[in-house]
Amino acid sequence: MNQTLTIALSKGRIFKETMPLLNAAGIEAVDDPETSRKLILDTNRDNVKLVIIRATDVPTYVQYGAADIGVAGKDVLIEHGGEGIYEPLDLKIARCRLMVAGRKGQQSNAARLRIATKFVNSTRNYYAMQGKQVEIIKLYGSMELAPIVGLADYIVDLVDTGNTLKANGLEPLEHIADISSRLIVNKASMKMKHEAIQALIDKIATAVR
Ligand code: PRT
Ligand code: MG
Repeated sequence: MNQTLTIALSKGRIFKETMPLLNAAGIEAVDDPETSRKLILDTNRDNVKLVIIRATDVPTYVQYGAADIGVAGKDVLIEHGGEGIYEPLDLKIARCRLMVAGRKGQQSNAARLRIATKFVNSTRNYYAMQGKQVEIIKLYGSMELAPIVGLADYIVDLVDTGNTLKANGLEPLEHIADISSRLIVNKASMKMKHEAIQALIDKIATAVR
C-alpha cells in the first residue's frame, strides 16, 4: 500500500479533534501546527502528509485534488456546495448548531428582515423554505455585532455553549441545523487510490464508534 495520501485539515478545533482519530488509524503528526509555521506537516508514515489550511478552503483543496482527503464542518460543506467531493463519514467532532439569533427581548416587525451571516446559502435556503423574503448581508466574522449596531435584525451563526451570544446581549431564537465535521474525499482519488483510502476510512469509522 504505497499510494501517497494528502490530508487537508484546519488548525484549532478540527486539528485537535481529528488527530485522535488519525492516531487510531496509525497516523501521527511529526509537527504541531499551533507552534510550527509549516503548512505541510510530515507524519510517521512516509506516504501520508497533512496540509494545514483555512477551514473554509478545505473543500476547495479536496475538490481540485490538491488534497485527497479532508475534514470540514457541515456548515462549510453546505456553503461550498460539495462539487467533486464524496462525504463518506460523519466524524461527530466539532459539534455545534446553526441558529438564528437576535437581541434579547427584541421584537422585529420589519416587512423584510435583514439577516447578517457568513452562511449565505444555508440562510437563503432556511428562509426560502418558510416562504420568507429576507435580505442577506454577507459578513466574514464577528456577526454578533450586527444586531447591536443596527446593521441587521438577526444573525445566523454557529452556537456551541451560547456564551458568545450571551456576552453580546443576544439570544438563540431558531434552530436551523445540527453541525458536525465530515471526512471528505476527492472523487478521482477515491477511484485511483481506493485501497489506501478505503482502509483509512474503515479505521477512522471504527475509531468514531
Ligand atoms: O477561525 P477561522 O476564520 O480561521 O475559520 P473558522 O471559524 O471557519 O474555523 P474554526 O476552526 O473556528 O471552526 C471550524 C469548524 O468548527 C466550523 O466550520 C464548525 O463546523 C466547527 N465549530 C464547532 C465551530 C464552533 N463549534 C463554534 N462554536 N465553529 C465556530 N464556532 C464559533 C461561532 O462562530 C461563534 O463565534 O464559536 C462561537 C460560539 O461559541 P459558543 O461556545 O460561545 O456558543
Ligand atoms: Mg473561527
